[in-house]
Amino acid sequence: MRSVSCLKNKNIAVIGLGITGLSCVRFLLQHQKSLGLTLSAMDTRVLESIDLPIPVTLGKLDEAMLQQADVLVVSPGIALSTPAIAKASQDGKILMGDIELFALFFNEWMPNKSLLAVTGSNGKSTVVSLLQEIVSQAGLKPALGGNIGTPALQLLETHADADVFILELSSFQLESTDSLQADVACILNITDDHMDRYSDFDDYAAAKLRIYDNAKQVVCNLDDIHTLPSPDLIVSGISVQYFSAENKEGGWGLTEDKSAITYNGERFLPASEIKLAGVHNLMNIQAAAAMAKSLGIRDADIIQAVTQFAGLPHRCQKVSNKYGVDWINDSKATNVGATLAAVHGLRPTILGQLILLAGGDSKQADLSPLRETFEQQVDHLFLYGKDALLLKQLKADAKLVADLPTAVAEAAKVANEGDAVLLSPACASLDMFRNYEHRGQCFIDSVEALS
Ligand code: UMA
Ligand code: ADP
Repeated sequence: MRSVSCLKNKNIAVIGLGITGLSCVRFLLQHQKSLGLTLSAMDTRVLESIDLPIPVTLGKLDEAMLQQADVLVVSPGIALSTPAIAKASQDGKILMGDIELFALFFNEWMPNKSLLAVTGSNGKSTVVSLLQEIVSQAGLKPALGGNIGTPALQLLETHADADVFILELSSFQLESTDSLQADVACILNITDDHMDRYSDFDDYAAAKLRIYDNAKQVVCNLDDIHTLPSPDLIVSGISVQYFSAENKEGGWGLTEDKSAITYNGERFLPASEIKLAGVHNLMNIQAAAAMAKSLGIRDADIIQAVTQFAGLPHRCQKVSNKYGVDWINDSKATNVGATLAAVHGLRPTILGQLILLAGGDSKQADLSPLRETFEQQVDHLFLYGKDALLLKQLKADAKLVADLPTAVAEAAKVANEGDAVLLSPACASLDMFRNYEHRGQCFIDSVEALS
């Protein structure tokens, strides 16, 4: 495993100047003198208002800078397989991301603080946000960052006094991380996502599984074989806790009728006291509870925080009851797994028809797992965006529309009191929107605009 000294007197090129790259530059600048660093940065985009006291190239990857560098700090939005970066790696240069930098300094500066790390295709933000609440409820100071938005390195400055660091990690961040030593590492689930960045599902899953390397304890999903640690890790004696949607004697489970969370076969918390809907959210709560318990947090604090937690915006959130119809914004459903969870989780709670709005950029995912659910659980399906035609192949009577506002207007025509209209796109938003928040807001505005 590396230590901070691996950076000493090195020439470091930061690749990408989004919020991650900028956090890396700022952090490295602070240690430039003490570590004797030579720094440069680049981004293939032509970004405005970049004003840094180091050489910067915009609009391309700078071959000369890459050649001079000993270490490349690569942003998550850039594939390590990008030819110039792959070549640098072959030439023996060290490749790392911001989470590796975080780990190097965290391991050295904060050996007595706790580190919780969460990944998964879906549910990460929900789980880390709930963990933040649980840690606070227990009277400890949390620091939350990573893929959820605040770059991890920033936490080392703004939250140096925190007791528990909570990181949401994407596969992009994990693939460039080697030295993370989480006190508890969790993979919530692994389903198809980002297939435009990985050669296949196994490649994507392998990136996620790196979160378990060097972890002290592991929390994984017994119902999802892809999340289980390798036999080698289990033989090494690592402590493993399981959660599941089934009725289990040991570990975290649910009662047969899914009306309560259980722990070691005993009722832990009834679903009726939980504000989040759907079995997938009960599993998210199990995962957060398992991680918190591993830190020694009391059940009473976990239960108090869980019962107060109302979830995050754009995740299966009821935003209106116009015409007696539930309008539900699940814009954060950017992949197939999230949409399946939303439809299956919400369907039992809907009295009338379920009207689904979906579409966007499917990121080359296998959409076929949606077929049966579209056929059996969805009464009307309105599709828009780049991959609307691909989705249409899964349900013959689905209707193609020009955009999301039109989908909302068409849904309003067929919806009756007691029905639900769910925006759960199964796709990324970037073909038509700035991000998923922009898409969710467009849905909310379109519903409000209905006469
Ligand atoms: N880009 C270029 N050229 C460059 C650098 C980046 O075209 O030289 C593009 C990337 O392809 C990408 C965009 O610019 O489309 C942003 O990339 P970035 O690496 O600069 O991203 P940041 O602004 O630093 O934000 C990143 C995460 N983004 C990605 O992984 C793409 C953010 O997660 C994260 O919140 C932030 O770091 C802080 O840790 C976003 C995300 O979409 C929300 N994550 C994916 C997901 O959740 O599915 C993984
Ligand atoms: P992430 O940070 O991994 O994207 P979020 O908590 O933001 O996860 O939720 C993203 C989407 O996934 C939302 O549409 C949400 O309803 C759905 N979701 C949340 N938890 C799960 C889960 N455990 N399994 C499947 N889908 C989930």
